[in-house]
Amino acid sequence: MFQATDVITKHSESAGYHERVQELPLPSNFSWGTATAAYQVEGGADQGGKGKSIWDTFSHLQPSRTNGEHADVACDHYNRMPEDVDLMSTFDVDVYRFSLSWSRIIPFGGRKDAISDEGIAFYDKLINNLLEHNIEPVVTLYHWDLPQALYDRYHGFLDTDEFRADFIHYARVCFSRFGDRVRKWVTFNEPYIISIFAHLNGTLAPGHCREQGTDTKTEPWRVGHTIILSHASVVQMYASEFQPTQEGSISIVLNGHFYEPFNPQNQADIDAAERRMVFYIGWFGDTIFLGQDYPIAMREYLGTRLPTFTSEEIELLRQTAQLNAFYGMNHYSTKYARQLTDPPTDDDWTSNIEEGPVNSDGLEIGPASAQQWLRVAPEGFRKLLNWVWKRYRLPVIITENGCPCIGEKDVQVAINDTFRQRYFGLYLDAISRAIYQDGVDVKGYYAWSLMDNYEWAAGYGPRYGIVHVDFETLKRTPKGSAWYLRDSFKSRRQASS
Ligand code: GBH
Repeated sequence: MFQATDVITKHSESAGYHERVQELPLPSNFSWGTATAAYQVEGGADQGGKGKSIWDTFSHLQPSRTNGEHADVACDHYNRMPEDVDLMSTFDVDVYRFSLSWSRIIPFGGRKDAISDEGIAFYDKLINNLLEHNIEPVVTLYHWDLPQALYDRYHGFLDTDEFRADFIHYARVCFSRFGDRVRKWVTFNEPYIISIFAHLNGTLAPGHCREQGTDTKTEPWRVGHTIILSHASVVQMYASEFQPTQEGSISIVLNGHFYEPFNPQNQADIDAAERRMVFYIGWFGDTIFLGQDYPIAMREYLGTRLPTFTSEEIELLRQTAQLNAFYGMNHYSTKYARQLTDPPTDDDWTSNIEEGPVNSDGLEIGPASAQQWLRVAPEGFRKLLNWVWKRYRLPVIITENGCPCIGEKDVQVAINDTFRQRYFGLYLDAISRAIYQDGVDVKGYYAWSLMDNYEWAAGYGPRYGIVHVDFETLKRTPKGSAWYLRDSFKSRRQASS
């Protein structure tokens, strides 16, 4: 009979999981912190005059899409913010990355709509509180919670001109109200996810997908186009209207896995791994950071599905490329890429590449966390840092990295989160190697996340926090990894000075 113990899962040795954590040094001025996003932590859904966002709608309309759960209360950070700032300061963080809820600030979102003083007051208080604790605020303008009114009016990202004008207005409000105290701005979090997961696979709001009858052949590429142009316009506006006096910096956050070839003996798979990253990251990186048209491989494969830039738009991209001060990287895991030969569906977005956790030798890239797609593979992280550095030559900030452990609903398990501590340890060693052995300029690291929160389509299942949250009592309890990070950064930074 087949015994459970017969299943010996083998992990690729080259992916780095087998290494011991070495606590390798990091530069003495390397900054660390934690990250969150408004909809995932704030709650206060109807407080302070907040307008609805597409996530309020998405999670309430058809709860099966979000594990039956919504974020009306979430961590109740809206009402517990001072306690949360006190807590993070006990971990000796330098930075806190959070996002602004657009519909808290402008309830209906648009350039002719009213601004909410209460919404502004909440973020004023948060920013002031952070500064009093010597914590630098890093502010994301858009982390997926589009004002519902803008979706109702013109389908959000699908109307490039309308969205762009409203986003510029919203950004200007934020810069003028908060920019005297905020020195690092991020326009959009993960444009790839907004385009593909929200407008093709439909797993994220507004849930556009083939089954809903939307045009999955072209919509995701239109959405990406809107984001790229909106980003460039806001960078230009910040540089001319605010930077001279406020002296802050601005950029975008791109996510992406690293891809290894499914069969490293097969040239088609080697090419597929590279091309997968060009389609994932180059889509936004080449246009925004290099100031040029979409990668040739995308243009060739997607043809007229991919929008075109006018010559004025290319000029805007060219002019704003150098104004992006850093590459914001969200990274979690590595996958294998395999070139398929069967004809793809007409809305294929990968250039016919299959991705998965197992290679042609049957080896897994690394052990799975509480989410199957997220596997421990620190060597892929190091390679991605090199890939991005070589292509864009921009200082890198790791704006998100972390993992959920199995069984963490139980606070005792959470406190003893050795799986996460090891993940952090290995990924920080990978950064050290990228800096000192490969010459990559990495400036900071923001752990995802400050606390367990609403994990989008997965609801309150996976827990990414370095602080445990009991979602019934809302009690916060630091996990072992919070203290691990505090101590690890202290010794890594001392080691280099
Ligand atoms: C980030 O997204 C988000 O910025 C953050 O809000 C979120 O809480 C955090 O990560 C943790 O998930 O098709 O195999 O890639 C991460 C990007 C993209 C990760 C979709 C999960 C689905 C599985 N996410 N992906 S896969």
